[in-house]
Amino acid sequence: MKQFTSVKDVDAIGQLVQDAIALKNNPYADQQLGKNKTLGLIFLNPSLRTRLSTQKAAINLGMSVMVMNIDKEGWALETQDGVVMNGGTVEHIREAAAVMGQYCDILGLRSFPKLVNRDEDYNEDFFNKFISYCGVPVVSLESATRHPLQSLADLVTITETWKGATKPKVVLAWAPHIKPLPQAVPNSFSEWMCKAQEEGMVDFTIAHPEGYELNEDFTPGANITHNLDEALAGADYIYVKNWSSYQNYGKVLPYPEGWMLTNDKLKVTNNGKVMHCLPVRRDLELSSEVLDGPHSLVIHEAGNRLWAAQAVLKDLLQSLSSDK
Ligand code: AN0
Ligand code: CP
Repeated sequence: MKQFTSVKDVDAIGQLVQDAIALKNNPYADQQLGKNKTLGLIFLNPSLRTRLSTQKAAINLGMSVMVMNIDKEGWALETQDGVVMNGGTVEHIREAAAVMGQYCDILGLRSFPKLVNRDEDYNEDFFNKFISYCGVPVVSLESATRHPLQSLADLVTITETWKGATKPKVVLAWAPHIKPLPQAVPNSFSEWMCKAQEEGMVDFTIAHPEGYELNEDFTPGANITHNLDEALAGADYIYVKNWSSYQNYGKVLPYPEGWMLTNDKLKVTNNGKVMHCLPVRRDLELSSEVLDGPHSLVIHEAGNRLWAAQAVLKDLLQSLSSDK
């Protein structure tokens, strides 16, 4: 792999999942691979899991890590070309990214969408500029439209916990929230599950209220419904997540009652396991009884972020050494 920004960067998702599971059983075997290599993690937004799991993954591989909350600790960045920088921005992304590339062998970047201008967010302008100017492999730590390290950890979690004879029914279920959240997590989860469905690994359904349709580029082959109970019937995995509207971009639209998952709602599932990328707002997005009960996989899932990140970094390090 030359970079990791979406499922499209991965040759074989099944193999990457197996690599992650193998690392879990043998975490420290590749310490020479990362020796004298530096990972830079650049955040424009908050993070708990992504920053810690990716740091730990790099340490397991023998790498050194630098973390920068560039929105708070760096100079105010200009991203537009052709502007006279006589306003609030101090440094252009052209220089900033190029300089970070001088210090790091691999860079990770988190940059959420602004949720104001849909085209601007979906063009991934900031991410693409960062990639083209930094000159080293980039790992997405969540961009405006995708969160692939999360999706890989999710597929690892489903693969290693599934004991059924046939493929599992996986449901992405929209949940309520008070704030407009990005579509990055559901887009990415859907993109990975659609690919896994193509490869015969899962059956994939998306359930959301009207008005919350995702961009179709991320949902090829998904079964889509506005009826949560219908989607939950026979479900093996329920992936709970809020997102704001794509059509009415970045808006929180009115929705009918009954979209927060409870133990009662889970009765029609196939003893379904509940997943969430976290952070989760208890009893708004997901009920405490589900989070604290036997159906929940959320902590196991967050634990797998480490092995997903380690599998990706290992692959990128191997590509770096084979380029030499
Ligand atoms: C972010 C989101 O929904 O994209 C990050 C999730 C990993 N969540 C919030 O902003 C609460
Ligand atoms: N799931 C996830 O990416 O969590 P953080 O935002 O805490 O990194």
